[in-house]
Amino acid sequence: MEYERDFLRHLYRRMVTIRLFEEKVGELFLGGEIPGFVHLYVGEEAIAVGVCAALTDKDYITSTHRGHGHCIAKGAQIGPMMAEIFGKKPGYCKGKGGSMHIADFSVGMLGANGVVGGGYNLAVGAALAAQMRKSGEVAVCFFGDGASNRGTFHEGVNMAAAWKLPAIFVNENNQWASTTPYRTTNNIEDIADRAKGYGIPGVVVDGNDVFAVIEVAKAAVARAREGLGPTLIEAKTYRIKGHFVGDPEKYRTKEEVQKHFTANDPIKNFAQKVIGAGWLKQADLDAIHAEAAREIEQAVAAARQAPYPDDSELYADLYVEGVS
Ligand SMILES: Cc1ncc(C[n+]2csc(CCOP(=O)(O)OP(=O)(O)O)c2C)c(N)n1
Repeated sequence: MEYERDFLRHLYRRMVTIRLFEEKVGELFLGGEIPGFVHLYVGEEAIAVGVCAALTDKDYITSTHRGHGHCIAKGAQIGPMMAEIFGKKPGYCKGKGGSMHIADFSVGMLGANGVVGGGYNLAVGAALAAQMRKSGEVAVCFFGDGASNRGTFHEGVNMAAAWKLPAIFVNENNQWASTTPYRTTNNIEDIADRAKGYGIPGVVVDGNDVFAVIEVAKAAVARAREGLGPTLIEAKTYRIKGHFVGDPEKYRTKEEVQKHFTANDPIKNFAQKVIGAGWLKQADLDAIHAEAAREIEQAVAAARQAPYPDDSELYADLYVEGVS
């Protein structure tokens, strides 16, 4: 067998935890328990989990507005994540950041980001720091197809390429930027082709196949650690849920979404492969699923009971000009 059983269990656990976490967050949001906005990562689990499986705890990632999956894949804890999404005090940002600002520096998760295209230069900064310290870490920037058209893409990728920084740019091409389909805003089929313009490798991978993602991520990590510079990975996938929870999705049909999900559900694909190959049994997967569901229920129960931050903490931990 190519992969250890424990490693396969780990992959499944992380992917299923993301799926169940997102489904639960969607349900709670519609039930009015969660403030703000939430963007779900359902159907894209294999990208975050596959890439993070090629990293260590010391490596860095930067994330997006659709960041819960990246957090879980990098090893952040469900309890403080859920509390943060509820806006409660035990949350990662003491309840003051919400869904789009979750970070856990202890596992190298440098933060979700409400600014589309805001992650490139954070990752490049982390990669530059690693290069200067000669400490061997790599920094991964996850970004969407919409974000690939921000000017910050050029700034970040060009600098990382020119300085041979240990950065990896992982495009999650889910075909949609809010209501806008990819084909209407791009004159090329593959975002990965842009790598040529920076003199770095550009790779297209099936973002619904965790094994394929792991392999391209491992190659990019090895190249970055050897001092050879960045790689641009384009993981093709599809956004299964609306742009945000509550999106009426008038710009596409339910049939189109269902067609993609039926053919490309990364978790179903994984289960078929590992069971078909005799690597894991259905009972193994069921047990992992049940454990993940229990952990999420506990996180929800704890978040419901937790206090909101006190009014006196409004300005604590924030930089506000004129307020000390
Ligand atoms: C600088 C900036 N411009 C616009 C927005 C509004 N906005 C939020 S998400 C989004 C679409 C992002 O699409 P994509 O990068 O493909 O990521 P996806 O939502 O598909 O994961 C936009 C335009 C924003 N948050 N920040």
